[in-house]
Amino acid sequence: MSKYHLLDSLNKDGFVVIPNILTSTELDTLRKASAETIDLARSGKWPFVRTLFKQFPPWNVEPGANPAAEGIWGVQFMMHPSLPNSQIFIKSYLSSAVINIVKELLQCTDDELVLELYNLLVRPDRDFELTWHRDDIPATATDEEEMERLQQPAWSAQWNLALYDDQSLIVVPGSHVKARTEQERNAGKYGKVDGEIRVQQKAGDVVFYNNNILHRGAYRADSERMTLHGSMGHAGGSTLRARNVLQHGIGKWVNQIDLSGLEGMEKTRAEAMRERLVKMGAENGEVGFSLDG
Ligand SMILES: O=C(O)CCC(=O)C(=O)O
Repeated sequence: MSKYHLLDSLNKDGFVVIPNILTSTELDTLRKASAETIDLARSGKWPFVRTLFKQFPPWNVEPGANPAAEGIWGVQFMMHPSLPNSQIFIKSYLSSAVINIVKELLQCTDDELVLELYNLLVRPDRDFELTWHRDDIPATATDEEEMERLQQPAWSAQWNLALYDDQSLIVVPGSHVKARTEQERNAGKYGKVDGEIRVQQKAGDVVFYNNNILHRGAYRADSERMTLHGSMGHAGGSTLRARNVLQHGIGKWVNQIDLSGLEGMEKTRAEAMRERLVKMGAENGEVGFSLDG
């Protein structure tokens, strides 16, 4: 698919699947690194997990308790300096294979990219479904409020990079530009909606999607899932988003992400992306997070 068709598809449908962006060596390396990371998380030795049966943060993690005791469906912060395999995930997040697609979809250059989040969505310990939602617009929004938000330009790209075949993500194509229909409003948490489809990914495929497309997830405990879930910003976006990324995610350790494994322009670009996040987050008022320590 040519690059221009990628953006056309994203604009038209709200998502676009790009097949097979990993070499078989990269796939093997990422699977091994992910399996080790998941073992660490399930054994309660990694505090940043998405816990069952909770859809949104804050996740149910009691200080001092085993964070994975009730089961997990995701592991957070793949670029965290304390995560044993972070080097492998940093290379994946900042690879030209991913970044070239992001630049095409955001219509921007290296100099406008902003580092954001990289997490891992995993097979849940028990079957679990997410309810219909848009990531940045609450279900309580009126039609007018939805349209007002949906008409704003996308200042970030979000993707799922599947390391095993994955059909957990359910979307309503085209819903990223329309207020919910009566049926969609009345569908309840998991009700069937006209036009909904399961996004079909083979191992190594990546799907980029507008995070305000109407979507949900349906996960089975008997089906392997290791899907890297990333987002990357555009410096033209609001400082609010940068602050959110920092406050709720990575503000405490963003400056310690170890970029030494990258080389040449990938390294220079990555350092600038990180600086842009910190600078944007700090602009316009109270930051409310610690950048050291
Ligand atoms: O599991 C997925 O692919 C989607 C996750 C999702 O919708 C979310 O984290 O809000």
